[in-house]
Order: sequence, then C-alpha cells, then structure tokens
Amino acid sequence: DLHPVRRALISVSDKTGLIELGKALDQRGVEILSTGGSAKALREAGVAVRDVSEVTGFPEMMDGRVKTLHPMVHGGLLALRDNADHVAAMEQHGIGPIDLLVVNLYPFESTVAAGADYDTCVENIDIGGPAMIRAAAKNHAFVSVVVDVEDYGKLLGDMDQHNGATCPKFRRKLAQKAYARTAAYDAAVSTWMADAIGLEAPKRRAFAGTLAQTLRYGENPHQKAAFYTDGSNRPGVATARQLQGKELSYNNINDTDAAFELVSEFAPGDGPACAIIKHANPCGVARGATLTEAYAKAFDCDRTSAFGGIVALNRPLDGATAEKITEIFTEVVIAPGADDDARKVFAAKKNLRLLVTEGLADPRSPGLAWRQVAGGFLVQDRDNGHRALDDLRVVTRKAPTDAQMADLLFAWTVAKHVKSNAIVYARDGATVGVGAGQMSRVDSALIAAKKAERMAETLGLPAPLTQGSAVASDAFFPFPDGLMEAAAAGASCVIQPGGSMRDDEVIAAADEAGLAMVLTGMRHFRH
Ligand code: 93A
Repeated sequence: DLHPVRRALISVSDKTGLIELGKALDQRGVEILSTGGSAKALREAGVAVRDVSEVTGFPEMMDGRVKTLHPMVHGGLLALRDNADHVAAMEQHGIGPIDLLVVNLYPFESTVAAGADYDTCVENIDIGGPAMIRAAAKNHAFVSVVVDVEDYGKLLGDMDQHNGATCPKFRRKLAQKAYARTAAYDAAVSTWMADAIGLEAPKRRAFAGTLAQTLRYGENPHQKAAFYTDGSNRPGVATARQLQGKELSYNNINDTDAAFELVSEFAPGDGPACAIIKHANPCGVARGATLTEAYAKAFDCDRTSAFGGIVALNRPLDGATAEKITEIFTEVVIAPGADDDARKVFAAKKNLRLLVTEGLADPRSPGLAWRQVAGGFLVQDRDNGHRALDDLRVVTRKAPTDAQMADLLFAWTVAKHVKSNAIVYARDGATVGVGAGQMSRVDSALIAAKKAERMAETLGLPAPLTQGSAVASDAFFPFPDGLMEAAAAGASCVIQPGGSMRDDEVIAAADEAGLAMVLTGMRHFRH
C-alpha cells in the first residue's frame, strides 16, 4: 500500500545533496529529525530540523558512538503501523513513527583505502547507521530507506507521483539495496580485519564485492554483466584511471587484468617490460633496453595473435612506444602513467582505451582468488609464490650458463601467467613461443614450437627462435615425451617444478639430449 512520508530521520556522513533533499522534504511538509553534523548543516541552510538527541532525551555521547541507538528511534522505525499492540506501545512510550530513513555510513572503506591506522579504521566502523538501515529495511511495508545519494531524486519523484507517499514496489527496491549495502559494509570490515590478522583463504569465512560498474554485456552479448570491486584497492584494472577510449568490456577487463598482473612481475628495477595478452593468455612478453624495444620484441613473438590484443607496460608509456603500438589495432593499453607525447599520439585513436595505474601490482602480496562453480565458490590464496636463483636445483650433468639461467627464470615467470598446460620458450629476455591451455603438455610444447616456426617465416629468419631457447613448463613432465618435443624444437635448457614419479626418467632423457635442467620445487597451475 501507499504509505505517506510525514516524518524522516536523516543521518549522513557524505553530505552531498543533503541540503537540497532537506529543503525538498521540508517543502513537502515532512518533519525532519537529524543527528549532530547533518542537523547542523541543514539548520545552517535554513531547513527546519529537530535533533535526535531531543527525541531520545539522551545527548549524543561517547564520541558519537551512541547517538541513535535508542527505542525512540528504533521503535519509530520498526513498529508495525497496522498492529494494535505495536500502536499501543508507541502511544504508551510516546514513540513517533519514522516513515523515511536517509543514512549513509561512516566512510569505512575509503578510510581503509587511504591507509589509515588501525584505531582510525575501527572508529570508522558505523554501528548505529547499519542498525537503523536494517530496521527500516525490515519494516519496508511502511518505511522508505535511502542509503545512496543517487536515490534522493528517485525518492522525491516517487513521493510526487503518489501525493507525498511512497509505493510498496519502490520501498522494496530500497530495502534490497539497503541490505546489500550493510552486507557489503560488514564484509569490508571483516576483510580488513582478516588482512590485518593475516588470515588465509580457509579462515576468512565471508567475502563480498560492491557494484562498481554496469557493463554493456558479459562474455557474450546475450549475457548481462557488471564489475564488482572487492575493496582491496590494489593497483590494477579495478583502480586504474581510463584516460581515453571506448568503455571497457567484460572481456577487456579480464584480459587487462591478466596483462597487468603479468607485467607487474617485472619491477621497474628490472628495466622496461611489455606483455601482450589475448584471451587472458600472453602472446608475447619481453624485456628491452627501452620500452619501445620491449614492445617490439613482445610483438615479434606472435604478430598474428597480437592483433586486437591488450598491451601492458611496467613503466609510463612514452611517445615512441605509443607510435609503435598504434601501428596495429590494439584494444587496451595499461601502464603506470603516460607522458604528454604518448597522450598526443593516442589522442588520434579515439577508440583505443588507455588506462593508467598508480604504480605496479605487487606479485608477492597476499590476497584471495575465487572462481565460481555451480552452487558455490572456490576460494584460494592468490598465487603469490616466487622462485629466485637460489631456489633452483640443477639436476642434469650440464648446468645452465648465466645467460640461460636468466632466460629460464624469465620463461618461468611468464609461464605462471599462462593457462595450463603451459609451455613457454624464451630467448634473450623475450618469449619466442607460448603454448597455452592444452589438455596435454606435449601439445602445448608442439603448438608453441609451431608458432615459432610461423614467426620465423614471417620475419624471414633462417631458423625458428626456439633454437637455443630456454623452455619453462608450469608443472612437472609426467613422462619424457613433452620434454623431447621441447628438445626437438631446439630448446637448450629447461625449467620445471619436478616432483613426478618419473623424475629420474625425465632427467636421464634431458641428459641424453644434452639439455641443462633446473627444478623449482613449485608449480604454477593456472586454470
Ligand atoms: O557511532 S555510530 O555507530 N553510533 C550511532 O548511534 C549512530 N547513529 C548514526 N554512528 C551513528 N550514525 C552515523 O553517523 C550515521 O550512519 C552517519 O554516517 C553519521 C552521521 O553523523 P552526523 O550527522 O553527526 O554527521
């Protein structure tokens, strides 16, 4: 049923649109109750308002921790107007009904994001606000609850349509949004505490996201989709600023994430690096003396696939690299910055999306990774595992040279970001063949080698660049066959986790083929 709005309680931290709303309600004859800061702002703007403390008979106390937690407030929000007992209780205790609640909460999420200390974050956990929101939302048969500044106009619109009342359909929508808000809010608090304690995936118990952006469609045009942020505020696609180009699509966001996570493996101190991604897999990754060279080397791994790709850079985009990138069609470029020359070059390509981040992601930082299965979610710690030179064990008669070792580690780092089964050939700080996502490791080795052969033809090289390359396998070779394919493609050294039942056989095969092989003792499945 329609329910008239006669009395409102307004308590907002974000004062955007507050005055306009207060005036509009005032004009419509609504009595306004309000808490300290909100009441002050309204009063200063000439809006008639009553202090909640006057209604409760208690001052706001304990630094504001207790201001609205009182039966005069919660009774007014929760009482069923059509229930004789409830009405009698209201009369007996002098509780006035509250028909409209407008609340936005203490800015907990942005306080955490700003890097505030522990006590400041705790002080920004709103208690009274969520309590009122949940009460009003439960009683949506009578009460309208507004938790989003964006809904002020809609509220007034609904009231104007119904002669100062709100309709049940609108109130129900508001209530759903209200519970979504308190759920996300508490999830943000629990996530922050889990981070502070250092809890791993199985101990966290709950997680949630907040709607950040409605997308035009999902993986395919017939699927509706949206982008939710988890509040972790890590550098990457979720927090990047888009400087130009078309709106990001679902697939763009997924691929851009893969690209940026990969390129972030190469810290600024490692020199310029570039990753080109297609369908969430790298089709070229390289380091170079300059960013332009890194891009060119990455592009030369698989020029065919790079078309329409996503390019990620580990340092600010410069003019020369921007020129080079615009030679072919690229969907998205993401980098920790872009200089004026680069922006000028890109300005001519209106559709090309340019995203800039605040620095690189930290590949070692903890965090959660989850994926959906029918009926639930799988949650795990993100793969922040890392292997350095000292962790590698040479198991063959031949040991890799320093240059080979550098390429092995490079190939291994890239393999971590390739869908399993992953085989990556690398030479001179660049991938020269990537085999991704095959059900058989042998096929991944073959496909990567085939791609290298095709590139050799394109580039007019006498032999594929897999000749003399380093090869990485994201998981152990269960049999020597995959390793033999890599040897046939010309690989001279191998990096792989080891740990197969047949390690001895695989090592013997490597020795026989004259390969140098190192074991990492860690695998990087990625499905
Ligand atoms: O500290 S609280 O959890 N205790 C309360 O009783 C309470 N009531 C409302 N915070 C409380 N609020 C919050 O105060 C609201 O959710 C809102 O964010 C803020 C508005 O305060 P002011 O009007 O003084 O700016």
